[in-house]
Amino acid sequence: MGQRPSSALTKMTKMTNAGKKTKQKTSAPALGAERRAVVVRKTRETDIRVELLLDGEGLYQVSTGIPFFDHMLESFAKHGLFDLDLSAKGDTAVDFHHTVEDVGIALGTAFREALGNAAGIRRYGSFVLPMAEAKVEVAIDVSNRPYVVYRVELNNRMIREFDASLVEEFVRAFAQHAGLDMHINRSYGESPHHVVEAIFKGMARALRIALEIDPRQQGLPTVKGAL
Ligand SMILES: [Mn+2]
Repeated sequence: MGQRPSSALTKMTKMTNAGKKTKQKTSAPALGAERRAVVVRKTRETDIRVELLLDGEGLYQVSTGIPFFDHMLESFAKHGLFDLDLSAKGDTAVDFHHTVEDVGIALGTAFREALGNAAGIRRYGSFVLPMAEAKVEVAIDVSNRPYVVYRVELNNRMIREFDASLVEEFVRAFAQHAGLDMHINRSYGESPHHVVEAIFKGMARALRIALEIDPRQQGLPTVKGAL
């Protein structure tokens, strides 16, 4: 059982258009406004709802129908200090692929929307995360120019019925829709559970750094005028 998100997060649900299909758009909340988003994404293959508060406490309620994936998303919320309420109903009886990839799309879209015009963020974040015998490096630029370098080779990929190669599908979908340049490198480690968990925790920690408001940063952290 995960921790329940705050009541503020729950209240927000009632004020939004839950049930309507959300298009890929970015809103630009006023400076000082709460950085949050609700994304509902429904296709023939999956039905997903994501509620995200960037400056949260790491509270989560996650249900995807894939226990190991839930475990990863819960760790992601906890270590990023994001409040995350995520439910996904997908054709998991066919395969986990659609659900994992579509959760990446919906979660990435929620990050992009919550971020608004990205004013005041640190923009860059990186983390080297050890997990038992494994070590993973994650480096992120919140550039709005999506790019992924994913160097994770595993001899054993199965974590019960979860194929660790699906994590790359998640990462690519997430980075594409969140507008991230994200580099993930497995330095070493063989346990697929440890490596994948290090990836999710490393992404969370790096994102937390990159997305935090830097009090000395006035406006956008770029000389171009836009991110
Ligand atoms: Mn674990």
